[in-house]
Amino acid sequence: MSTTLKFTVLLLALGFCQGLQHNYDNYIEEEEGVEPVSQASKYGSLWPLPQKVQTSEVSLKLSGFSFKIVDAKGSSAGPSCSLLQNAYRRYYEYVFGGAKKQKPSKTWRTGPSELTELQVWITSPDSECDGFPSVTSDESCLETFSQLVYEDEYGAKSINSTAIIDFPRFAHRGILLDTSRHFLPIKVILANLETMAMNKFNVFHWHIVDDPSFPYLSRTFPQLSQQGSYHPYTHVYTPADVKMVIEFARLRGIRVIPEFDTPGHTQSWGKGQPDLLTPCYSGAEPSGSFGPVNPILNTTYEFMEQFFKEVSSVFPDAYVHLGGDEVDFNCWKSNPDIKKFMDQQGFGQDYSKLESFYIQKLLDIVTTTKKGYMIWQEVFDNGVKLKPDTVVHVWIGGGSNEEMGKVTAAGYTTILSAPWYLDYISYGQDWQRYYKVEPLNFNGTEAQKKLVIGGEACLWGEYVDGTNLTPRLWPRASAVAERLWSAKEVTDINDAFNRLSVHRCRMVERGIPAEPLFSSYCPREYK
Ligand code: CP6
Repeated sequence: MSTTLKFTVLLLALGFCQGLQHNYDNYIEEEEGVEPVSQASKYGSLWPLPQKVQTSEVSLKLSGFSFKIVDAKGSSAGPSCSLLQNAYRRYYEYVFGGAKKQKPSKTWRTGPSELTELQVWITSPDSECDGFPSVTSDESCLETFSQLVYEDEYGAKSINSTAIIDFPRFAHRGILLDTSRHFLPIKVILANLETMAMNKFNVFHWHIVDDPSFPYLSRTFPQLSQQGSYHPYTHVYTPADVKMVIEFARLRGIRVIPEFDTPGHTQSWGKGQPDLLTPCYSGAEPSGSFGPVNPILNTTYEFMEQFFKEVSSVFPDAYVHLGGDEVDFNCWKSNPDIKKFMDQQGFGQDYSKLESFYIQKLLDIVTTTKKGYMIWQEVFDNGVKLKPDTVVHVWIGGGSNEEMGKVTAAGYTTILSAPWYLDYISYGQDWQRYYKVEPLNFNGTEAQKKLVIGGEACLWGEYVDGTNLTPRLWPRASAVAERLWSAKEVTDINDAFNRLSVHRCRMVERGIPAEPLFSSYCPREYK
């Protein structure tokens, strides 16, 4: 047997992922000022591009028979950390796929240097194993390792000796999925969480209910989904379903932030919760239709208190998204009781004051559950008093965005979605448009720019269900993933095309039906 080289990856704490090698002396020193461009080379292909990559020509072979991913000596995580053991198994499968555990042939044994071990050294406290990810969590670099593995001309798995320093540019990198316009089977949600991990997304924004349906099965108010879902048994997310989604996400370093959007977008809530919505009037009589949540009844706030108490215990993340977008004032305007209330409060004709009145009370309720909250930008625009740690979600206005300047000037943290509405489709390579967005491209101080913690790609559900969601989202969302992860200077569109093409085939190979960028083929097509 020829010399066996060991390759060690050290995972350092505090979110930095750093690869170091032992037993290899031609270590390439970091060069300053090197363009962060890696040709989608013959050697693997990285997406999103790490902060620093130094590839060498030294290639090592991996065999599924001998290769192991193990805890490094001195790692704070041991065999009892099921999160890691799970990840090791997953990434072993991704690296070796079907061709695993074949006994090495004779020629193999006399062949080139072999990489037999990936040692994973965790320096953060062991308790993180059982905890939930948060906005300050570490990032995994097993994905990066798996992306470096390629097949040589004989089909043997190889990896080139590479030094990598990696950490995300933005802490909040999310995908919004909408399970109200169409019910999404759990299987589809899990497949997309898996794909999110491949793209280093770390927030699943679950827009779980909206006007058309209420699929969330509430233990406290089961009639909400009983009456408000498309079907009370087949088109609901039970507590067990929700738990499964949260755990599947946790194992992949993904936070689950649920959105319960009020006071607008709540038609489905009204079916199972009488008196929650405002009765609209036609002249002096109720018309039989309903508007936003009724902000003038005490029962409304009693309901919200109980409901969000449940939500805060079901979803472990420190944040919930409270919506607050697109409130239609017409129904409020038609209702005589609301008119009277407006007069009493001195709101005049300004219905945004009534909206703010409602939201203010809701925010106070949610604050008692010890959760932070995210809200759509209208809530900020209307001048509602927000907790300092509120995340304002900017969705109006497209590419370069004045709103980001306003929100951050007021001292709030913010995330950007305006340029990343992936439900809009068109002919051609629209991923390039998403890719060219620069989230900090607004007028503001350095301190303001620090308040931009990331962004989300939104896939609203009007025209999307389990049949077409995955190929519509991927690899288009991958463009957003790189913009939010990689260095600001990573903007070479040709390099991006080359790497993304390979990355898309990798997703296909891993069983994800990601759509093609352009005329092309994959070494292993979707089966
Ligand atoms: N649903 C909810 C939606 C949208 C919003 N909220 C939306 C509005 C306009 C566009 C796309 C999506 N479908 N609840 C706005 C955040 Cl262009």
